[in-house]
Amino acid sequence: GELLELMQFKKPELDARKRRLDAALTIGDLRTIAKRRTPKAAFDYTDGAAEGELSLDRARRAFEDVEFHPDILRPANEVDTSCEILGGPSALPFGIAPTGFTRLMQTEGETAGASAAAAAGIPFTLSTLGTTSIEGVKAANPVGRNWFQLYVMKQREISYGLVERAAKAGFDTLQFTVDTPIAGARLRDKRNGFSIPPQLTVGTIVNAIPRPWWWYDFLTTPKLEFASLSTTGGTVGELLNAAMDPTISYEDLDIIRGMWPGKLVVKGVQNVQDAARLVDLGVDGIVLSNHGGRQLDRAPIPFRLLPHVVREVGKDATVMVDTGIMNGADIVASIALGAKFTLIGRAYLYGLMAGGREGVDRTIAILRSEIERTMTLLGVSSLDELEPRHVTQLT
Ligand code: FMN
Repeated sequence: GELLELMQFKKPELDARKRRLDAALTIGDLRTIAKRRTPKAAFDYTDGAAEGELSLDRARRAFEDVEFHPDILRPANEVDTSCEILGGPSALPFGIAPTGFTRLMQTEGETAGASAAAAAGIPFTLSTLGTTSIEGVKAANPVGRNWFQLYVMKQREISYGLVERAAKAGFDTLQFTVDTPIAGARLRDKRNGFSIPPQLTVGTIVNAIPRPWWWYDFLTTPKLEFASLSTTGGTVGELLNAAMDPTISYEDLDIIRGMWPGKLVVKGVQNVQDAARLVDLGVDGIVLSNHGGRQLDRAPIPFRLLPHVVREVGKDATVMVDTGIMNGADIVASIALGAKFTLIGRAYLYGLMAGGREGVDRTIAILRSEIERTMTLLGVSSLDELEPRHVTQLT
């Protein structure tokens, strides 16, 4: 009864959500809605990057500087956006990247991401710093593909326990993230006094007034906490630094390899030499990533690094890329330059903040139509017809 009452109370809001989302034509539109609806500290935590945010700006610019070279008069009636990735199918050449604190952005959190991924037929990645349990994600995406992102933490037993649980829950791929020996300097968080749990200050209260639905959800759904860690509160930097181990090494990779039955991917590779070494060591894939510009600022731009890494190891391992993907065209350009797959972080989170599960559906739909349109205009009808000659960079 009470639930029904709540639902009726929320219905006008849910109808408005649908109209709002339908009107969003780009990921940028979803970002605008997200910003309007999410408390400043949570939005900035998501939207922001490290230091001067140069890594992120440069990554975006590199995608904007793509020039496409279409072939003419090549009939492409139906485009096929599906691919084979790490031993399984994906309906689209991207999956959802691991993100921590996800229920902070919008309380549906990983459940929205995993169920939207299931509906779209793409893989979902759960972070070690996730706010939904491994089993909770499995329940939201019981048939589709789930991947687990591993941080090897100071307390190794916690990390090892997660690896075992993810294997048991049928997650098929492990992404071992290696670009976070310590937390990057997320200056927006410092300036906002952002901490977990959120602190009530005059500023947060004033900021809350035009965002009632976020607060309503926050106060009426289960408490926000890490699903896989037991930590005390603090700033995100403090939480990360308490958990992360700056001494992780190739030895850890070896141990993880021995524990994990599925595909093993290293996320956060930033040069050709490391890529080659990892492939020699037998990893199945690498993600070229600078963590969405949230760690080392002025880091190499993954998209620019891509052709060099593909030339070196592309035949022996699966090369994937992320950071700065905001348009299906960014994904098409990455595939043309030899990436087998891409990951989206913020594009997913903007959708989530803009409208929960339906917002993530909208993110995927926007990217899907951009991918299909770009491919059709390029004169290709499947992903493996995309070639390096389709892309140059303005400089
Ligand atoms: N990467 C991880 O490996 N583990 C994490 O817990 C994690 N948390 C993130 C939280 C947020 C809010 C964001 C935006 C990114 C996070 N990342 C994490 C990085 C993403 O997996 C991905 O590499 C990055 O978001 C890609 O860039 P994009 O946001 O421009 O798409």
